[in-house]
Amino acid sequence: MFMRKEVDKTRIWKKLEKHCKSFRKVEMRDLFQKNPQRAEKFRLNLENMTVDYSKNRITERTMKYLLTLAKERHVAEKIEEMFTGEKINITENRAVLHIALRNRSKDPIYVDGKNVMPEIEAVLAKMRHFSEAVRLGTFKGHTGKKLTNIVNIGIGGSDLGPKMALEALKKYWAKDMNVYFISNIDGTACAEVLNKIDPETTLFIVSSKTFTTIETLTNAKTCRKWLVDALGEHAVAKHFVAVSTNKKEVEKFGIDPENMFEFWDFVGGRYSMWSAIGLSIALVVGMDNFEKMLDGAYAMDKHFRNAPLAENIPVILALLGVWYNDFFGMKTQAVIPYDQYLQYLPAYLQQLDMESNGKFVSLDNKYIKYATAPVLFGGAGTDVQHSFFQMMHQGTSVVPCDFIVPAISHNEIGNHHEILLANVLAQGEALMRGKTVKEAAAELKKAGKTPEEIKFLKKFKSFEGNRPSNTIVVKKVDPYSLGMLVAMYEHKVFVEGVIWNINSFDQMGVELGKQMALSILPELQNSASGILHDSSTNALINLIKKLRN
Ligand code: G6Q
Repeated sequence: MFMRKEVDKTRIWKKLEKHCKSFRKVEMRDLFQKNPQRAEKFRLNLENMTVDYSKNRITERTMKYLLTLAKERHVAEKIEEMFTGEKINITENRAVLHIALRNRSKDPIYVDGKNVMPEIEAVLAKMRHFSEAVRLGTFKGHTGKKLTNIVNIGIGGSDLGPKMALEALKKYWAKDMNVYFISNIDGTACAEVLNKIDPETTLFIVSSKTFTTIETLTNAKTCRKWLVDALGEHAVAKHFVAVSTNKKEVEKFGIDPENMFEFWDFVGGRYSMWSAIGLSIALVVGMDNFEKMLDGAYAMDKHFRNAPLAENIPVILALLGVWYNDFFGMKTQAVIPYDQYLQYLPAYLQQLDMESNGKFVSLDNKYIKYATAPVLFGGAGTDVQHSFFQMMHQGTSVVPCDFIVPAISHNEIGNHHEILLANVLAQGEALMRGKTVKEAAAELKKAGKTPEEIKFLKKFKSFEGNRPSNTIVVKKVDPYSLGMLVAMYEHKVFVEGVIWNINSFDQMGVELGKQMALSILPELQNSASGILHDSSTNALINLIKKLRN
């Protein structure tokens, strides 16, 4: 295996460490004051998307160093490797080709000498054919009724993408359609959906890359039984389809391969909403809109592959991520969309970022000493301003933050959207500027407080500021801009993984969870698993068994 110097041992890393120290006394508000061109300097555009990254603890020199780091870690070459189907997922010996799913040029992409594009195009055509037939009512349920309730059964990567995208695109839903998601093994997830729907008008999509995931298979079996009890075994063919890479298991489950939509092992679960895993999206918002989402992602892909590193949106966002995480020791990242329809985006990005880059072994098979994935969290603004934003402003940890801002709302009611916009812009400014004790005292004085009150309150009312944020503006959240946004984050995560020298495309930690539950299940069902547990786990198993009797 070709070994390189570990990234934290390189000269440029050391230089960045030293450079970071020089920021101890640097205030962003001063940087803005000194350079009236700062906003312009640190801003990137792609079509209708603008990324303002000027509210960061950076100078031109910082960006120069960070770009040198990117160059030295061969980011451009690694991007090319991904786009050309190299097997960059080395622990699973797989290519990583979610970009092929939205390769709208249809130019060939080869894996093991085989062009993958014809298969991808064939599945897209099958999705179009099927989704149009369901939407038009030509593909009907067993009793001849139109299928208007779509239920996606899947978990993790087979759930979060479609769920997030369908919420984001609610304005594009067919009027007569509804969509539900069953992911959790908790019977409540199943029960709550089944209570709402009518078997005659329901289409279940069993989405599972492996078709072995216990949650999905258990939920699918329950739903299948519910349907068969209501409409009989013959109804299954008209009410169940599968999305998977595993034809054998799909057949074993009792779904006709004719009703299976295929995808491939070069598509990671958390990168799969562009594949047939997005079937629920195509059904509910239509295939044209689904393809617009692919178009938006493709625009970002082209930019990512072709733009110079210094003008490359995902690359710049990744470098800033590394800058804070590894040099300032800021180990969290917030994503705050100011759009109700994007409320599930933080949860989606949490998986994307933390599952991809939550790794502690490098590609060179060494334990890593530097920080990798941050803890990512978030929620829709303005709601979150009334909860964890207290900590964002005055907590002892600094949380770098991405604000996502659509200039136009789908619901321009009264002045709601202007108030929303004013809020997000004010938050970014306040986090950056802060409020000195002196400024707080002056405000208190103006508000008529006594000198004693001012003396007591001024520190509590001050904000240290200098807290970084990116502001990502899109014109409107539509299928195209959603595609751009998600692809932007996918590539950001990839570049961070390249810098950290990790495999962003495996998920041993998630697989561990899948095995562990299976080892305890027999014990809860009163048969021995043959596995020795610690005393805490044994006691908990016994307690729960007692409570259930
Ligand atoms: C995604 C993850 C994980 C996966 C689920 C579901 O990258 O590996 O979230 O998507 O565990 O797996 P299946 O699709 O195989 O059921």
